[in-house]
Amino acid sequence: MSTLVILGAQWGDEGKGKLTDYLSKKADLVVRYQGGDNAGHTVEIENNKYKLHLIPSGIFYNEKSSIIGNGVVINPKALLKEIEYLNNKGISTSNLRISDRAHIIFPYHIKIDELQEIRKGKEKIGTTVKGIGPCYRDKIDRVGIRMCDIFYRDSFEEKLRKNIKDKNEIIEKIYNAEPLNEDKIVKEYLEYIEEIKKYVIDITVLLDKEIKKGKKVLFEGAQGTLLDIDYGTYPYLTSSHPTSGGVAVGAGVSPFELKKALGIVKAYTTRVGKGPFPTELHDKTGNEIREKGFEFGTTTGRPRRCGWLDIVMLKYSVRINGLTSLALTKVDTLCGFDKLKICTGYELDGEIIDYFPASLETLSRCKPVYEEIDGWGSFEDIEDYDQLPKNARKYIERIEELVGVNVDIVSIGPKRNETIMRK
Ligand code: 2SA
Ligand code: MG
Repeated sequence: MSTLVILGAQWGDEGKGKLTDYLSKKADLVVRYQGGDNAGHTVEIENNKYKLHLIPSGIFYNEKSSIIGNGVVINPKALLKEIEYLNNKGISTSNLRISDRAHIIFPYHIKIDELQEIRKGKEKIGTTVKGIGPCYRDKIDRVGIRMCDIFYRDSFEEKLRKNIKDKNEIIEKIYNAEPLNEDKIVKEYLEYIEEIKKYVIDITVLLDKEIKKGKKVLFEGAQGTLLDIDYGTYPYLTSSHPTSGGVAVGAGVSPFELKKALGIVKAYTTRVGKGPFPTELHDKTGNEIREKGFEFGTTTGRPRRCGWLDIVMLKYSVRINGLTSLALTKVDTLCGFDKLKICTGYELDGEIIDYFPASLETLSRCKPVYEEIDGWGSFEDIEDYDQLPKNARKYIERIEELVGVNVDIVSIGPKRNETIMRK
C-alpha cells in the first residue's frame, strides 16, 4: 500500500470504521476527505467501544497522523467535543491535522437543515440534521467560511455576522422561525476557533511530502457510494462525494497518486433515511437482520432499513469507484438463517436489467430478481477462511463471481481479531 482508499460500497454503515482502524496499522497517515459529523464510526478495541464522527479512525495509533481534508465540513463544537472525549479516554489527539481549506459548520446551517426537513414534510430526506447540506451549499454558493479564515479574527467575525444576518432573514421570512442570537454565536465561535487553530495547516503540502517519501496513506470514506451527490439515489443522499472520485478533490492529492480502492460491503443491505431500496425487507426476516446486526444509527440512533444483498448496486459501486478489492462485513449477522437471498438483477417492464438506474421513478419500478443460497449455522473459533462453514464460503465466493472482484477481507464480528484476511 502506498495509497489506499477505503469507502462504503452501499448506503453507509458498512463497517468502515472497524476496517479503517484495522488497516491503519499499516498506514502512516489516515485522511478523511468528505462528509462531516454526520458520519458515525464505531471502533472496538480491547472490549472498549469508541464512537467517532469527525476524527479519522487512525487516531488510536500514536505515531500516525490523522488528517481532516478540505472536502470535510467541520462543526467546531462537535470537533472539540470529540477531542475531549478521546483525551478523556487517554487517547492523544496531538497528531490531528485539519485542512485550512475545510469549510466550517455554524448553528445557522443546522437550523436551516432542521427547518428544511420540517417544511418538506413527508418528502423529507431524513438527514442527520447536522447542517451538512446547508454548509456544502454555502461552499458552492461561495459564501462559506473556511478554516483559514480563523487566523484573521476581525474579518472572521465580520463574515460570521454577515452570514448570521443573511440566514436569519431566511429563517424568519421563509420558515417563520425564531432568528438566531447573533452575539451569542459570535462569542461562542470566537472562543472555539482559538482552540482549533493549532490543528489547522495546509494539508496538501504535508500529504505531497509524505507521499513522495513513500509513506502509506489511507483515505477513509464516510457514508457510502449510494449516498454520493452525483452517483447516489438523488435527492435521498448526502451532499458530498463519498466515492473514490471525491478523494483527490477532498484531500488535496493528485488523482494519479491513488492506486487502490477497497470497497466495504455489508453482507446484506441497509439504509437510513428515505429513498428507494429495491431489496428492502418489510417482514420478519428484515426485523431479524436488524436485531441480530444491531442496525441502529451511530449518529442518530435511528433504526436502519434492512434487506438482502443487492449485486446490481454492488456492480455499479465497483464500476464507479474502480474498486480493486472488497471487504465483506457482518457475515456473522447472517448466521442461523435457513435460506439467504442475493439480488442478481432487476426486472423492469418484463425485462431483466443489471444496471442501476438514475431515475428514482425507474428504480421504484424495479423488482429484484433473487438467487437463493443455503444458510449456515454459527461461527465458532474461526481463525482462517477455511474454517468458515461451507455455505458461508459459498455465499462469499458467489458474490466474487457475480461482481468480478475478490473479497480479500471477511469480517465476522466487531472486534479487531474477528477479521479474516485472505491475502
Ligand atoms: P445528511 O445529514 O445531509 O448527510 O443526510 C442526508 C442523507 O444521508 C444519510 N446519511 C447517512 N446514512 C447512513 N449512515 C450515515 N452516517 C453514519 C451513522 C455512519 C457512516 O451511523 O449515523 O456510515 O459513516 C449517514 N450520514 C448521512 C442520511 O440518512 C440521509 O438519508
Ligand atoms: Mg455508521
